[in-house]
Amino acid sequence: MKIVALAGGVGGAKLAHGLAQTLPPQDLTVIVNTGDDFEHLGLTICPDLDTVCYTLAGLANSSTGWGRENETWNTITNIEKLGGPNWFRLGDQDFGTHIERTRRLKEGKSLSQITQEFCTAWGIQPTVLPMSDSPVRTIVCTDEGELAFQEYFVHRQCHPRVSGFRFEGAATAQPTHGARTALEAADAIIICPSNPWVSIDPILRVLKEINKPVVAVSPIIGGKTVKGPAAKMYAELGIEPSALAVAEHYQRLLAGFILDNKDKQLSDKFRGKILVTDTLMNSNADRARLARDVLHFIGSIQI
Ligand code: FO1
Repeated sequence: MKIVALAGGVGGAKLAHGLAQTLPPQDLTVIVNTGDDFEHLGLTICPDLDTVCYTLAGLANSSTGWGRENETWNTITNIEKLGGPNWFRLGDQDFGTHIERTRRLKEGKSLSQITQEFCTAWGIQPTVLPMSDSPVRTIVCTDEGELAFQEYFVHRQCHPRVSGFRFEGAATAQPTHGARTALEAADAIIICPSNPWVSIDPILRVLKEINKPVVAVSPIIGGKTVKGPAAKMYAELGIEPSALAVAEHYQRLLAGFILDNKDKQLSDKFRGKILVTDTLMNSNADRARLARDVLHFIGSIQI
């Protein structure tokens, strides 16, 4: 079964890793959000792409989920001592990724080509692709004005109250060639448990049309997000945060929806096909088990 997974940062990376442990590498393509990419310290930083790649390569920091394991912080500490910006914590090894990516972009290579080269260097077998090779930038509309995504997320710690989102460049950005080919070949699309507003919506906006069956895994369990501000965003937008709200968010696309056992009392409120299972991924084994459950569900609803 050929699968395309749509992923943002940490939650998406974990399920992508589970799928990578379960499917033959040629049957898995992960299309990653680049809406929270930004230029910082003269470098092009692609946090979600790096989170997915580091996770698939077994290099990710296991406590934060982003950045590298066994990291050192000499460069950012030196920048800080010189009075430079220190709010976005880049480790020494991670800096190497951004420096080399920026150098190759300046040579004229595309982000998807560079990502493929990095995947080869890191021994990642499934295909990982940015959603587009053109820049798309997520802008968070808040009670304190419009903020670039990382300014809102990291610098302002998600404190400003959200009123909406814009995805600059998304209307004209084309999906990467690899993304289009993978979508054509796919039997099903899995929306990973990433933030619907700022991780998955930018990808959907760029892909524009999806003609394949889609299943989504809720990133909200018991009204809360495992990580990140999705539940806070739902509440500030006047929607009660719940797995049901996530299913409604994706309603026009969905062939099936996966929610956590903790939310099984919501089961009869769903209109479409659902799977209720353990969706928390605390270990590699959890990731693989959830991936198997999702694939089995896709098989069982005959899409
Ligand atoms: N998230 C933080 O909350 N604080 C940071 O200082 C930070 C640094 C960072 C460096 C590299 C990287 O790839 C990710 C990093 N993140 C950090 C995570 C990132 O901002 C978010 O996880 C995503 O953009 C949302 O998916």
